[in-house]
Amino acid sequence: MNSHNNTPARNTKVMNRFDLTSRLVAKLKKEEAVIGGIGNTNFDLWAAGHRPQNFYMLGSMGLAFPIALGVALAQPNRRVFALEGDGSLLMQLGCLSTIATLKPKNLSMIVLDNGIYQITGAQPTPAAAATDLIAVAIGCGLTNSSWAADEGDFERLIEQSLTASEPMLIGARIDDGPGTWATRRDPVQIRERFMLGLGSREGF
Ligand SMILES: Cc1ncc(C[n+]2csc(CCOP(=O)(O)OP(=O)(O)O)c2C)c(N)n1
Repeated sequence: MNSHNNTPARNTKVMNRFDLTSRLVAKLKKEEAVIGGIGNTNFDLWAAGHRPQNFYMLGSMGLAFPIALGVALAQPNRRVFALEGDGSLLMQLGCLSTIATLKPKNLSMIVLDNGIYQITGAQPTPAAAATDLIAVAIGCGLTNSSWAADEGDFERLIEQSLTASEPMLIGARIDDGPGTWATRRDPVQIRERFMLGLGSREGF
């Protein structure tokens, strides 16, 4: 379990990935895009109820935020959410500086921080003891970033992000539970379905 003893995250509640993902999905009314990172984040996104505007990354860690950045730039009138694990984000920290520089107004990011690489055997990540990912994001220039204190605060931050005029990162400490249901591992289907859901492909 993640202690975060030396970080501002220490005062935040340890929540649950599926519960938070369900709370996010329940607030989506305008065909917002949601990009799930590999493994548990996309399993719980799938389990929260598939939507045509969901994309489920497979295989490579750290690509949820970069993919979401591309979608946000390509479709500036659509709000885009991205869900990523702490281990995956740590593998791709540079994307935070890129996003802070490009400043897409319509990009909201969520890091689900269990302090472990849960899916590969629960090895501790540097976020467990040393690295505060929200402090990193703020340092990269994503100044509108914060830890969610509890579920109510998480929902408040999601609502705030729906109309935000700058990118923001929401951090949520979560427990060590595995994801709920696995997405069917079919990258072509996932890509084509997402493009249809975003109206960027007319049919196939
Ligand atoms: C580039 C890369 N390195 C290693 C792996 C193996 N791997 C898959 S998931 C994972 C752990 C992911 O940890 P995190 O993002 O914190 O999510 P969690 O499993 O805790 O939900 C690892 C090491 C991979 N898929 N890709």
